[in-house]
Formats: sequence, structure tokens, C-alpha cells
Amino acid sequence: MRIIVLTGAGVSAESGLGTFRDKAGTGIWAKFDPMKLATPEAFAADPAYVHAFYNARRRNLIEATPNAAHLALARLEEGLSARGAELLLVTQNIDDLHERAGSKRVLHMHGELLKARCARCGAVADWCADLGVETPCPACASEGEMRPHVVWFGEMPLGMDRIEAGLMSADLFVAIGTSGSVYPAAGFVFEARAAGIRTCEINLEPSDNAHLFDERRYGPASEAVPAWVA
Ligand code: BJW
Repeated sequence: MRIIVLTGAGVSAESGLGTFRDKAGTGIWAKFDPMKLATPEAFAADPAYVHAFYNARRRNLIEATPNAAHLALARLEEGLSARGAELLLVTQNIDDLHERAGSKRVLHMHGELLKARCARCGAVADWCADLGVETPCPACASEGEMRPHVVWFGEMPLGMDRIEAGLMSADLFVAIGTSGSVYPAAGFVFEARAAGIRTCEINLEPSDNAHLFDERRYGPASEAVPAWVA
């Protein structure tokens, strides 16, 4: 049995990290313009503004703890692996709450908030805690500008080859806490269906792609995910 789980901001919402979009219009992109913060052009135009946005989110993340949904997914991975089965957890989230909950096979397709990347040579380093959340490390010899190690609009998500291979060898695809509005992640359910893989959505409310899932479970992730895993 191989399960591939895709998580989105909804899985970390109850840890206090906020979502980008929701039907109530209270998400991060309702308050901030993504075109001024989450594109390479925005970073080139005003790096200080973009760094301030991500530094504020780093401060929130450092205070946050994993919730029952993160913990349930870590338990599921452990249980499956003890039976010779597999879970691949693909997350669009840039937080580290899956890892802190104990998940081992985590692929961050939109990058990691606590890492920095050299804009010139691509070297990745930890966002140094000892330098404080305001300052990225001098990570490489090329002395390029350090940028958040995240994937902005127009950039290629990370690990796509591994994700495609994981999808094509899965028996079940489960999307949790994602609005299904950002591609290529939003397209995984189409690929899974085309390959005859069973699909399940767990979300607070029906996502943009709800009609494509074989099974749908609605409620807060901290309740719906443990109930599904049980
Ligand atoms: C709860 C809950 C609770 C609330 N319990 N649930 C077609 C094909 C390919 C690309 C495109 C395409 N059409 C357009 C594009 C371009 C673009 C795109 O998709 N734009 C759309 C807006 C239309 N995509 C890109 O540019 C991507 N790159 C790319 O496509 O490269 C070329 C390529 C082509 C083909 C193959 C491969 C590559 C890059 C996208 C990068 C997204 N970056 C961001 C920012 C990351 C850094 C940061 O965090 O600041 O990623 S934007 C933001 O959206 C973030 C998220 O990861 C992403 C997805 O959001 P997510 O996780 O779904 O969150 P929400 O807020 O949208 O939804 C939360 C859900 O949870 C809601 O439904 C709530 O109801 C629910 N919820 N509380 C359970 N307690």
C-alpha cells in the first residue's frame, strides 16, 4: 500500500499560521498583494519589504507547535512503515511542523521558511538562528544576495520528479487543507484520476476541485485528519 498525501495551509491553520485564501476572505492574500511579495520580480523591486514579510512569518513559526493533524500524519507514516507500506508526504507549506510532529518523508514543494538560498549560485543554508531571524547567513562564496528558500509564482516547484514518481506508484492520493487553486499542486488530483488512483479530500470546506475526489471529508484538520487516520 502506498499513500501520497498533499498538504496545504489548512493543515497548519490551527497552529496559528494562517491560510492564503478562504471563502471568508480572511487569508494572507486578502491582506497582502501576492504580486508584491511572492514573485521574483517583487523581490528584485523591494527586497526589504519581502524580507520583512518572511521575517514576520518566521517569528510566528518559531512560536507555533504542530497540531493533532500533523501528529496523526506522523503516526500514519510510522504505522504504514511498520507494515512494509509507505507514505510520501508532499507539502506546499513552508513551515516545519510536519517534521516537528515526527514525519520523516516530507517533500517541501514550495520550499522552507527557515532556509535561505543564494540568488546567484542557488546554495541553500539554514536561516541562522544565532544571527537572529532578521539576518540570513553568508551561505556561499559567490557573495550573491540571500533570498528566502521558497517558491514564488512563476518559479518551478521543487522535487517535481519525485512527486510525479510518487503519484504514479501510489494506491491512494489524499489532499488535506488545500484550496486547489495553485498549480501544479492543484493538478495532482487530475493526474491521479487519470492513472486510476483513488482520491480523497480532507478540508474545512469543499475546495475548487472537490468534485474530482472519490471521497470527501469536511471539518477542521485537527479533527478530520485523526478521524481519517484512525
Ligand atoms: C482548513 C482549515 C482547517 C482552512 N482545517 N482546512 C496551470 C499549470 C501550471 C501553472 C499554472 C497554471 N495556471 C497558473 C499557473 C501559475 C501559478 C498558479 O497556479 N497560479 C494560480 C493562482 C492560478 N503557479 C505557479 O506559478 C507555480 N509554478 C509553476 O507553475 O511553474 C511552472 C510549472 C509548470 C508545470 C509543471 C511544473 C511547473 C508556483 C506556485 C508557487 C506558489 N507559492 C506560494 C507562496 C510560497 C511561499 C510562501 O508561503 O509565502 O505557495 S502562494 C501560496 O499558495 C503558497 C501555498 O503553498 C499555495 C497554495 O495554497 P494552499 O496551501 O492551498 O492554501 P490556501 O490558503 O489557498 O487554502 C487553504 C485551504 O485550507 C482552504 O480551502 C481552507 O478552507 C482550508 N482550511 N482552515 C482544514 N482548520
